[in-house]
Amino acid sequence: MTQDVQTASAVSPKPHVGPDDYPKMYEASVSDPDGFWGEHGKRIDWIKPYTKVKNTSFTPGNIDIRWFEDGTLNVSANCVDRHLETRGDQTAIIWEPDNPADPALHITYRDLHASVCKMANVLKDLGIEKGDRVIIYLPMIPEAAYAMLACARIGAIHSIVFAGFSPDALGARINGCDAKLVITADYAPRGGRETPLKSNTDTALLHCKDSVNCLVVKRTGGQTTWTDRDHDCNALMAEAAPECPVQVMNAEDPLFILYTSGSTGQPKGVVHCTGGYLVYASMTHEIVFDYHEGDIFWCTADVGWVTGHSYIVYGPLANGATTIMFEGVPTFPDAGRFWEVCAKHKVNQFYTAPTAIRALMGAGSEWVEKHDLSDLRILGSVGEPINPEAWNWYNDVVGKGKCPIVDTFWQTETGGHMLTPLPGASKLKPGAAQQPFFGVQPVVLEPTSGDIIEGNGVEGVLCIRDSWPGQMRTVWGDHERFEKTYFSDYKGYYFSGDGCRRDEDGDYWITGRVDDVINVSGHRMGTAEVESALVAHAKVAEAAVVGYPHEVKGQGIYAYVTLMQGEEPSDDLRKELEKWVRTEIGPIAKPDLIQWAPGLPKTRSGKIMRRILRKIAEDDFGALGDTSTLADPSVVDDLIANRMNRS
Ligand code: 6R9
Repeated sequence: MTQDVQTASAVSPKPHVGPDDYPKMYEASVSDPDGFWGEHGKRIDWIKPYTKVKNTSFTPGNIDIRWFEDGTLNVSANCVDRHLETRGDQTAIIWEPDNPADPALHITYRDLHASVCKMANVLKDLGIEKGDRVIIYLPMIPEAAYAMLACARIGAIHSIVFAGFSPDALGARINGCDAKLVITADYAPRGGRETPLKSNTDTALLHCKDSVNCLVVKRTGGQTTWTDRDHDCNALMAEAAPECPVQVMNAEDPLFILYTSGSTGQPKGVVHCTGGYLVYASMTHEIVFDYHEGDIFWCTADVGWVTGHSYIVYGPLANGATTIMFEGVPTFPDAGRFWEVCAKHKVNQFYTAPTAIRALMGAGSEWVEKHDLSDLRILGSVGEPINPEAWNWYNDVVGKGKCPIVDTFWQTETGGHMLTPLPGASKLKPGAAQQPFFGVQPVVLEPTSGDIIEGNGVEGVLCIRDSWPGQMRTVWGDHERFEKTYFSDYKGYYFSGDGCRRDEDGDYWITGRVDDVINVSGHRMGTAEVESALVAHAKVAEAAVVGYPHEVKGQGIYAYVTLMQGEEPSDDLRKELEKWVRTEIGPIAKPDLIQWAPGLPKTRSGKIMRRILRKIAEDDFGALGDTSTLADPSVVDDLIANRMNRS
């Protein structure tokens, strides 16, 4: 499985980094970060240039990360205004609607400028000022990008909530960052169905301060109820001036907050700042995707996830690219949709998740072969480890063996790519994220002792030795939690939460999360979050949630549920619990399998033995290891006898 499949340099027309350049540039980036980033920081426009580059500390008790700290800039000016002179009439965003029968929109940089300014003026009229928080709960429509860039323009901090999240999850995020405004739409069409975003927002706002305003974009024109706090975005934008000055922002002023699941029940507000984030997003976008002037770039993610932030909006627009925003799903109206869109818009770089690749592989190669994919040059993968079977299908059937595949490992917390092959510089290995991007110093640690494991052919937990510009700066409102989550298990390092292997050649392979986070279709879900949703149901006494291998989703959600005394298990109750979790968190959190558990395996001190539950869920209970510390070993026999996943 570690054979070299292709040499990327053979196919890349003019890579930014050649095979001989990588080691030299990498060495320079880690031996002299000030010199390296001082130079590369200039790739974006600064209002006041920085004189300081790196000022970072991973020292326990003093976790402090600053890049370019005395520079000032504006992200919206970088993503929009600075392109007006050179490429005002070039398409900035191609919007591809859910229904292929509806026309795509081509929005030029000049149009984008006018719309962003109008939206910014609307926000200002609603009293939004520098530093205020704005929640964006929108479908994948151009207004989502306008809203992000409008916030950036006036210095407001946006926090996008994925449109698949429930009213409860939305409400928690509005309150979590004390937002002044929610931007939403009437409905979100997706895969031929419609999510009632406005009515979800109304429900969420029942539990928020009365002063929170709501700005509503018309997407379908479907019926909604209207209250005093609601404002009609389309009408206000039509009246607004198409010019709005940019706010001068310090490099370390927050740009956005994005909530992500962790190993505790409460999602964390990951904070990214203005300068370092933009430098890192734009540089990784250009180099990793071998982006060149005139290319059409498509990242299929949703802007509700970090991938959409960095590689639909901020990275590509900072680089003056044409970026595609796709409202739909891979399988609607049929399994050829991705390839139809690639052919229609002559896509050069295509970036998606292994779960989509596996689903489309399952639908059959004929869906791909119907479409002309001759413009594709680079394929990307993100979100979870890609299994070699899916990698090979992606390579052979989609890329026709000529497109390098960049398997990019990174996280909400890292802002941009951390480990990835580079087109033109790397020999690819199916399933390996391979090598660090510039400035990233991966280390493999022994999980229990925390000792560094040197050499090749080793496995352990993945940590990063020093800071890089795209790194998150804090957890919103809780710097202590930032330190505790990422810097306390392994002191002096950033802990990724992932396991990894460094092979004989020194290439990195991500082996998956080592904490209580599962990766469902490339989305992170904390098991504790699903557990607390389940136990909030009146009939549930206790619940334990683990991941298990799932053919399409990568990992599925397996829930062990103990009912309250007197409650009887039934199929109806199982459905009720599935629906319950959907409404508590969102459809992505719905358990795939629910097993009724009369008891859970616990240690004498009352700790649930998750190791055992994972093994049973994996249908691999032959080697359960030591169960002698269990308070009641007989519960294990019952769980095995009634296991739900039998392969
Ligand atoms: C960008 C993104 C982060 C977690 C991460 C890891 C997994 C992401 C991966 C990958 C193996 C890759 N992950 N990319 N695992 N190979 N190429 O996905 O951010 O939603 O925060 O998830 O996803 O487990 O820790 P996020």
